[in-house]
Amino acid sequence: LPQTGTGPPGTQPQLKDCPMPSPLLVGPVSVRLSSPLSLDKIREWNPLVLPGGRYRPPDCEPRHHTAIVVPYRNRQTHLRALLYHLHPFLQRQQIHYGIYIVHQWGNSTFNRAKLLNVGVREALRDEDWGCIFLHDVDLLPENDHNTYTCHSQFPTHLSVAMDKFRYRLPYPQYFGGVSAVTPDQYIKMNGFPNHYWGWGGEDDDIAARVRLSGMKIVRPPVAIGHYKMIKHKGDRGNEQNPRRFDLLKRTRLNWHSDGLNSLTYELLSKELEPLYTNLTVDIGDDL
Ligand code: BGN
Repeated sequence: LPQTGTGPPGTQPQLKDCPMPSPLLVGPVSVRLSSPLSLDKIREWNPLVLPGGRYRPPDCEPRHHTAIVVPYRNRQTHLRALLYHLHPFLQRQQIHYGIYIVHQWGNSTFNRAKLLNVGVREALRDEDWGCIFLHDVDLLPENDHNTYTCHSQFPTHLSVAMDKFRYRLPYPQYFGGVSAVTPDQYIKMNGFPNHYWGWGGEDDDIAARVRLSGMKIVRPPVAIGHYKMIKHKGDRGNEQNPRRFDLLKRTRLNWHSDGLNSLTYELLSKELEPLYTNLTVDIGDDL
């Protein structure tokens, strides 16, 4: 570690706060998805990433401590593309971060929001993260001015301009893709719903919780919040949820009783992989 101050012997060298904005930012980056990358190669290119996918800038004191939580099942190539892009992207922002992959064990229908609840709870057991990102595995940020940090008061929606939606918000309340909350904001909205099995609606429920708990959504400018979505077909095990319309009608009645305060699951394993922390979890099924 380069020493920028001289503390008493045996103590950590005092680092200066990281400059704001980070001098390492490059702005727009071209995101190519063609070549398949091995985890070993990605690891070689990110030598400062610690086991579990943790990183701290080596020569300044980071101002932000961000956990990235990614709901996951059976998307190996997407995961590799995400890690390949996200590690250097976050390092250029000079933040302290950790990447958590929350892997839904078994064959029950996928439940993104519940996996996010698990990821938030488990990440906060590890460290006092100041900001938690809720990140789809198939979305790659295209501009590093889109900082992976939180707003002090309000939840943030980051993926405001996805290529799939012709680089615009699909509708004003859209909160899917990539968003972020502080632990306080998360508690205030009682986390996320646990009963959305399959595709769709859970992000709209989360957006409704933001409003119902007296907050609003903040966003970066459209010119900066650009994301590329890795193209794929609908997944087996994540069919459209026919109940999402009914569930969404009841968010206002249910958000107090369903969420962080009613979350149950069994953590089957937690592995510190070289580029991420792998949480394998049994979240039950739709009964
Ligand atoms: C919406 C989905 C979202 C999804 C976006 C973008 C629903 C609920 C219908 C009342 N919402 O239509 O979950 O993120 O499209 O694809 O299906």
